Amino acid sequence: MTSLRQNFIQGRWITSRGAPFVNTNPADSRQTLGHFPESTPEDLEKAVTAAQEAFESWRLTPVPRRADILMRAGLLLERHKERLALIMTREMGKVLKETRGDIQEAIDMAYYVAGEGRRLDGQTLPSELKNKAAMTFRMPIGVCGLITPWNFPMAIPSWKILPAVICGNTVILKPAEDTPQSALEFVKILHEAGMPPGVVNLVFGGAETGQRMILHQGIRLMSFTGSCDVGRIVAEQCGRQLKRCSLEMGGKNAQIILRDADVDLALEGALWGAFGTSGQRCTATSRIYVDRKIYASFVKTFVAQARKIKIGPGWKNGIEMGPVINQSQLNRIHAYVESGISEGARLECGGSRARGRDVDPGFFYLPTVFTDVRPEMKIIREEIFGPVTCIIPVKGFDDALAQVNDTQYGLSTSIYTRDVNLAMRAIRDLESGITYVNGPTIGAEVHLPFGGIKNTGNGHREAGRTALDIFSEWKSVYIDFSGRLQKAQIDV
Ligand code: UN1
Repeated sequence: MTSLRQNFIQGRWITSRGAPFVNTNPADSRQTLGHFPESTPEDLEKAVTAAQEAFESWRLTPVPRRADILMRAGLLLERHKERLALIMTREMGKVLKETRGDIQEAIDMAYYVAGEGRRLDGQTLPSELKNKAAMTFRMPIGVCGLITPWNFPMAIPSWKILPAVICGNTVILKPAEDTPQSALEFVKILHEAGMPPGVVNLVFGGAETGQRMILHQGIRLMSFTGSCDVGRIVAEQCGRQLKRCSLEMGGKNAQIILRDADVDLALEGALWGAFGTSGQRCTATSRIYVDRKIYASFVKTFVAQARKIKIGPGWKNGIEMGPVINQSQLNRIHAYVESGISEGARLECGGSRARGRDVDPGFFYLPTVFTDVRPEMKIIREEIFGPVTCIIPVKGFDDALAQVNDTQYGLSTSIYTRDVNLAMRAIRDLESGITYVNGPTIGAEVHLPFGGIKNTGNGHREAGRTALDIFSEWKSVYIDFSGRLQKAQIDV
């Protein structure tokens, strides 16, 4: 058990006077995994000072040397993958296969971003004047505040920390209160790999600590992944201070299955998209639009398969779906299910807490499927973040397109079809940052931009080369070697 009254600041464990909070195993809520401090304003002050001091030398450290550290961190993550996966499964609940995937995503990110060590390129451009050169450089921004969720406890911190530090920034990470241990392990590995003190600082805590980070003048940029409700507050407060801010928020992701699709493949994808990570991905498939010609048989098979999903502690062999993260999420999911029932949707399966010897002490919820869902119902409009999905019949491609786009969110969409013309139209017309053809809505790879349109984000993209745009600002440089005053835009 980790009983920490400390934050990790300036490469050292610094004792906090903040009250401790409990880290619980969601598969067995009787099991306390550790205690972590609810950081105080003084703790944050120390972290900001450390990050500001470290920035002065880190920004001057050659980029290939920064990258060497990330490369070593990737190697260490690989070496410790199994141990870390077990820690994460106990802390967050998802099955071992998935926590291994989470760590793999951080490994991929480490190697991918390390590649920028010998690239991180700007542009060289012609000048409109003689004997004058023009070029651009990426400049770091300063101290970055990173607030990460619990559903990808290592992958999402890696999406933020690694691009931030390769660009020469220093960071303060505040991980979700449900997954402090995974964040701690990640930060420890970065230091084992040679991260200089103060470049990556870790403060534990909840909303109050997050709020203080947003308002702290020494933090120049906030990067946040979480709900739209919180993201809106982050954006408002950053906006008032003209602070840089990147947001990755909710989704109401949809999969379309046309009548010409490989239905078995589409079914397998929909099950994985809806119930993988117990539906707790911002990319989770919470709406499935099926051509009415194949709808009835699809629903029947999908529900039969959903009922068969093996639920239990994620570290046990053969388990396919773990618990949800905590009691309040369980209550929230169930409230959505009740709203669906009271608004007249048809509950095909699930709809309650799972019961049984293995699952009673944990926050397990049954895979839940709704049909007869009308477009105004809450279950089809709002993000549930749990193992709940809706299946809706459509008249064909155009009907599906209109219904999929009828949402405030725009993260991930998917279409199953063999018709290349319709696939291309879907790519063009589906309103989302990510579209999959013949694959589920989950499973983004780190070297492509990740993020969404509409209320899912505020125009930034994590991962891919686009992550560098979040964490750097362009400097345009003009070098005049004519030896005389040359005036741009002035006729001679
Ligand atoms: C998230 O749910 O916040 O594309 C991230 C996926 C994962 C990342 C999900 N690679 O489903």
